[in-house]
Amino acid sequence: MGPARVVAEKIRRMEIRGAGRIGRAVAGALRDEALSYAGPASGFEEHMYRAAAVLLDTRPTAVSLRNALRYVLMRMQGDDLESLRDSVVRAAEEFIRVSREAVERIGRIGSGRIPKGSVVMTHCNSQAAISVILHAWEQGRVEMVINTETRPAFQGHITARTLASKGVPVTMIIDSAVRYFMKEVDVVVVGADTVASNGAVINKIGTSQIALAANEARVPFLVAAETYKFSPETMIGKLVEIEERDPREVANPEDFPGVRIRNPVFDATPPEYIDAIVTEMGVISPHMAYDIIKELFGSMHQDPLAKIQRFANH
Ligand code: RUB
Repeated sequence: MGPARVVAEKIRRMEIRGAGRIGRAVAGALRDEALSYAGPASGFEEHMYRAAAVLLDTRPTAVSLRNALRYVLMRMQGDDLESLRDSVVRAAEEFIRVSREAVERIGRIGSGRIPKGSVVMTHCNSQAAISVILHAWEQGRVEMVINTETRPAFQGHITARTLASKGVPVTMIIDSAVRYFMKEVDVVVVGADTVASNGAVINKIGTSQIALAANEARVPFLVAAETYKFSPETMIGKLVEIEERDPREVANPEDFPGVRIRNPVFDATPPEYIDAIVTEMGVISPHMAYDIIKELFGSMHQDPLAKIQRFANH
């Protein structure tokens, strides 16, 4: 099995998960495909598009996956095998480095939005949100973190352990206790899988309920998101697909005869409920999402995604 298939399987099984990690893993898979390619130069581009097609539909919601494919394939160029391969390896490594730096920078920038002595609530397991919380913790701004266990895959367990291992006081709660605890919270920080051009944020299922509860209690709601989570597709009217996973992650259907079990794993939080999005370029209002997407993707003459999709359909 080639590197792209191995990574695709891991993403599907959620061994690799979280939008940022998925993006970096996809870029790394393209790099490894380029390095292991042993055919003629004339077949290199097609080989790379086929590898990208294998990765494309592994998780439909996080645009980081598609933006990582775009980033690398847009930079593929050269007259011979060596230069073609180099261009892919360089672009993939650049994406990975820039992505890691973005998470770090978001932490530094976002920590300024956490008032001293804050109780911070977070949901799921987001490296960008954790970066904000840990930077704020190092600056003595965080008194405690309340985190949700995040049913059904329990990514909140990872968040709780990560924060506790750094000495942060953590209280873990069930997802449905969010409103009960909101009166103790000073600020909510979550990550994003996709930011749409209208400023809506798509993140782990339950995020929009937390935003509603925060809004009701007048608690600021912050999103930490690298700019490769912004979706160019949404600018031309595409809706973000919400992944619906196997119902057996929720409960065994055999134990519930006659019952339909559903498992959507992301939801959309409207921009009205978001106070700010912290990106590596700075803190923006969700209403600026359109401008960011235009700035980042406006000059994209040809979207490599259309070509990847052609290979995915064959
Ligand atoms: C993960 C999730 C995270 C975002 C952002 O969902 O919703 O909040 O991906 O994470 P899943 P990060 O576990 O289903 O992939 O900031 O690490 O990119």
